[in-house]
Amino acid sequence: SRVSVIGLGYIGLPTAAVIASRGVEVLGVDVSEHAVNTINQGKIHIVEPDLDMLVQAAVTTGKLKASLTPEPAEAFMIAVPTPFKENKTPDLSYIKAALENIAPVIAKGNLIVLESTSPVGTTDKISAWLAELRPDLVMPHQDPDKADVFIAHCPERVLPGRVLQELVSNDRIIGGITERCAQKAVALYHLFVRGECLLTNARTAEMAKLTENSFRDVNIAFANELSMICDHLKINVWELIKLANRHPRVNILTPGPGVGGHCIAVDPWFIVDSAPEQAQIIRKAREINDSKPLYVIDKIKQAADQFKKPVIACLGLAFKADIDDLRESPALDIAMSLLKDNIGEILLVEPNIKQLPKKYADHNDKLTSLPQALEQANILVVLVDHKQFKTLHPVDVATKVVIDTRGIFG
Ligand code: SAJ
Repeated sequence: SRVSVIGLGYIGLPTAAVIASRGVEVLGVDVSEHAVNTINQGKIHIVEPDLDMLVQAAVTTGKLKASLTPEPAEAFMIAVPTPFKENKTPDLSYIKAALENIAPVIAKGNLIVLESTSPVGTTDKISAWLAELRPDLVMPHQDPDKADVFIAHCPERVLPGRVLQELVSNDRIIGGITERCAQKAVALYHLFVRGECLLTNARTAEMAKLTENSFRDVNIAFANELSMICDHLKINVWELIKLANRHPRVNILTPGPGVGGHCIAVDPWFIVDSAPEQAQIIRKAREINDSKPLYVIDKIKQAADQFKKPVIACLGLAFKADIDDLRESPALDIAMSLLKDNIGEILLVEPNIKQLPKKYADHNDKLTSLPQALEQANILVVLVDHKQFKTLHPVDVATKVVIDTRGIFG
């Protein structure tokens, strides 16, 4: 049996490697020559704990190969990005391109699973697109009983930083265009998933994934709104949340400088786009979380006004604690905006990376160490709750103005 994974990024590569580690022959397909070459050398082009060892082993045993061109397989798993466009509508062009790419090698009996987080109706679209690309094959939406290929949606749910554990242990939602499609997909996931596989239809599976991330976004927005209310009322929000969370049915999340990453700040917009009248809290939560970085910048500027020569240390640039991922990071956005507005000397501290990516180099390509920042800064802004910062003691920072967006000082 042979599985092909289309898209070798943060989801596709770990998935391909885990399946290959179960002894199944896997062909990974990507449009990036760099990604394909790196993987074929047994190395990785992304950062995720333990993934390097797994990929190396899978490539060495010959079970995992990467290629720019698809080949026939029994099952195709699509794990490509689904970003949104400027106007917050979903961009399905990567999914469509992936489908056009594999369409010529699809054969009778094949299974196609969409893993990418997608707006409701996308799996149906795949069936319709494939019907056009391959009029010789019967699609499940055309005739559920006589379908030549099987199409399902099984949204990825892994947490960056814990991908390899969660790929195996998480329960999975599997939504088929028809029930037979879902059954076929379950057999594929049983190759490597130890969690339960829960069957439904494709639209419900699509909505379930969007719902999970929107749930988190709305709850973070609640925490962020509380932090702004508490500033206004001169109440310590960290103490407040700790106290309120002692109620048996209250569990407030943690305020921060905004919501980053590639999922939680994106997926709720897919719901808003498909039900704009109904999705009111979900839209408002997005707006609150998106506005939080501006609020933090404002606070920093007010603090800087108190100094003749403000020296501002930004602690953390990644999008969340203990990772090196700078993409869609509110912390990085805040730091870059401070640099651009020229409001003083800005020191950037990010213990998880050696240097800033090239595109930020014209601003400031040097990172400052934590001890150096503590020595030089008169304003400290905690933007990420990395473990290195959590060991700081209030006396270490007693002489400085501290803006703690993550509550490490409580
Ligand atoms: N954040 C807060 N306060 C909190 C929790 C998070 O400000 O209390 C911020 C983080 O700092 C970060 C952002 O939210 O900037 C998102 O971080 P996260 O850890 O909540 O989630 P992601 O984006 O790393 O991964 C999420 C996960 N979804 C859920 O937990 C519902 C993961 O399971 C999904 O697979 C992933 O999105 C995805 O790919 O969709």
